Amino acid sequence: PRIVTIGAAQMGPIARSESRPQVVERLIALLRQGAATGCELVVFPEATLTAFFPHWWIEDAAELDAWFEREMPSNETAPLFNEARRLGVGFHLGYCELVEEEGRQRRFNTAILVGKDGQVIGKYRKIHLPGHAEHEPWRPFQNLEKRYFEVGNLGWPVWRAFGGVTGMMICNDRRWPEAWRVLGLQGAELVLLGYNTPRHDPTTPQHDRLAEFHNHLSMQAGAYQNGCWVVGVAKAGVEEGIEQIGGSCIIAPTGEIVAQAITAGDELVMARCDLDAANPIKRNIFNFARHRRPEHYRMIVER
Ligand code: CDT
Repeated sequence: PRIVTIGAAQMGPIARSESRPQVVERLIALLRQGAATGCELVVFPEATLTAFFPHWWIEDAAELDAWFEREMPSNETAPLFNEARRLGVGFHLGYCELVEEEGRQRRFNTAILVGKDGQVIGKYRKIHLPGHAEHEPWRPFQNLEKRYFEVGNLGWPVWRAFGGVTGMMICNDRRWPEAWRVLGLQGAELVLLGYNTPRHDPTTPQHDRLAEFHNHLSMQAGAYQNGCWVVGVAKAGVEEGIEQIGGSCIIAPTGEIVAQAITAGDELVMARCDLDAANPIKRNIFNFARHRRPEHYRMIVER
């Protein structure tokens, strides 16, 4: 077996007024819990460091930029990196990234993987941005990811890390089989992802009762159909009046949930994940080399 012990560090709501240092303190508390229970890797949610501001229409440019990180680590996030290094625990962190690239300011919904030495191993920028780009006042809250972020420009890389082949996606990506398959085709054995998922979808309120089901359905299918472990981590609970689902979990390559959060707050759940448990699936039912028929899949990339 190739065992890696992983913690899914669910976060409860973050108030609009909560500062980065206050949030980092909560992250460090979860990281320490993880270290104390033998975790080598702790996974934090999407946009971990602040309230999920795409829920609000923000016109002022400076006000918008204040929700983004210009460097990682920064003075405010360095204590998390330092503690990870001291404890010898790696982590996955989602944050909103503001960079100067191609001679202009660009904003991405980003996640990084950090090794036990506190060094960044890899970065992913969210590709499937949900929501809308204009103010839609009929909604009880906005979902302005299409306005505040650009589509990620790094593809879906994988890294040899934590004893296996590791990839990342972010929130809405998990609902798209293409995202899973691109990672699966590269042999991903471990997929890390964070999410901010409101219970209420103003476009399809009849599905509100299915929010948790669709969350787990997407991740369990991705795990099974690609033979990989999945660590899915929520920012949960009622944040500035908006209820977000929890259900953070660790899923085996069989699609079975092996650990699941039961609260809507800061909560660490962990599992001993045998990366070799992916082998029977990768070698048999989903042996891509033997069984895939890409000549019949062209439509997927052509429209
Ligand atoms: N953060 C994020 O991507 N949330 C979306 C909300 C979808 S609204 C229909 C999600 O897919 O969970």
